[in-house]
Amino acid sequence: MTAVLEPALRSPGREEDQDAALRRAAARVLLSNWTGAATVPSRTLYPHQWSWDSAFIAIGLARLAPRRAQRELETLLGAQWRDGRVPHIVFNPSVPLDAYFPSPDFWRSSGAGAASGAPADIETSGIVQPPVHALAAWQVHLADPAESRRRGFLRRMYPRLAAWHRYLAASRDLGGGGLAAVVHPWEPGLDNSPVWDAALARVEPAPPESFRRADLDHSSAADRPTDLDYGRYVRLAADYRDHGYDDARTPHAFALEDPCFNALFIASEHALAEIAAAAGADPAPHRRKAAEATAALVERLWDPAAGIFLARDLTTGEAVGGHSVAGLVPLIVPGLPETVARSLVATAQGERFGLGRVHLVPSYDLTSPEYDGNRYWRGPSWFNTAWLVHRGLRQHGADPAADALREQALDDARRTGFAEYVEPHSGQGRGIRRFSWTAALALDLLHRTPQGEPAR
Ligand code: 9WN
Repeated sequence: MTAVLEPALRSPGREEDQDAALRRAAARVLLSNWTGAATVPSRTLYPHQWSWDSAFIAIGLARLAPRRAQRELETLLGAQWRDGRVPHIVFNPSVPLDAYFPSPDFWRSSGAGAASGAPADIETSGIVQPPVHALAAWQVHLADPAESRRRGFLRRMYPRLAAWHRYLAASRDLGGGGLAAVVHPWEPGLDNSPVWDAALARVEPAPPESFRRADLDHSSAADRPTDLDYGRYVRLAADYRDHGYDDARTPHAFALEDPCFNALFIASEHALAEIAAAAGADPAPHRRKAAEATAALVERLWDPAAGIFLARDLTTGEAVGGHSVAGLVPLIVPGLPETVARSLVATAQGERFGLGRVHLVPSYDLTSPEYDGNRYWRGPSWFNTAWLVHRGLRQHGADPAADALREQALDDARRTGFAEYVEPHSGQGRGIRRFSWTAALALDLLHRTPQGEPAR
């Protein structure tokens, strides 16, 4: 592993060498995590295909092998349910059942999910993850439009992506206000965030002897969720399964509107408009939906006094959870009111997130008693949220902050061997190494335009 170098100490030649070495190392990670049809997030901790991971991975793969990036998304969407949902895990049948928990025999998608349209021949989970996919598909197309057209990539992806968005807009609008709800803490992707604590505390945990965690075989217990959290995750997933994964029939004990999930929906809806136009369909409904969802996001989740978007608990109707990086992610939404965007940048640079003074963007408020710099989503900085905030900063013209974040993400990825996440103050790697989206997003950040500028 190379030591971190102050950007100012680097000669241009040396920087190019370092970038080329990082690109090669990232490519090696993605190659070793490639299964032939998709990329696993990690060979040890996550040995199947994950939904939002694959979208981030495709964004990076597009810089390396656009055809493989297309394949990544095609494999994921090949496991889509007939009701439109894209499952959060697509299981690899050749991986032993005890390699990951909850395994296919827990979810039983082809049986329990049959009435909701789960595929009969592929086992998946029954919950979802944030809809980054249309955004990814559009970036994959742009990386090599000729190859994409030759393979009819967008024409084949468009109906599937549109059905995915319809599922979220219809079946998941549990609050009736024009936003999609998440029904399990694994759905927003920031699984163990303190934002879910109050809602999760109302869930009766499954007895500890009723399941066996596999994650602790590969990762330190201090970095992962507790057994009590796992008991509650299991209970929620089992209840959903036992109601056939039917959103209308399940008495959701956990239902929240998350700003990151909905911001990604909106950014993807904009991408879907581009995809529709390129595939010969009408982009107007997607533009309309994106505008409506943006208005709903601001109206329902923006807290001007806190200077951040807050999740809304649909059981109590209250805003919950305090300052999470999820509340900064709406910076990526095109057409966000400028006052809101300015306030978000100020919050990111303030004491709660310390942008520019700590490593990347902490997943939770540095000043909160709930903050834990090591434990899963309760403080550590992750590369996917840093990539999203970077994109948002660029979009709103905060280029110096975006440049610094990009530089630091590349240094942290290099220094930690593509760690899953880093401790914000020390920058030390946490979780597993050789993590696919860390490598993929480094590839994207390394990409430069023909003029030598970092890609936007
Ligand atoms: C549960 C795969 C996934 C990510 C999530 C991250 C973690 C799984 C787990 O790993 O969640 O889905 O077992 O903890 O929280 O964001 O998609 O990398």
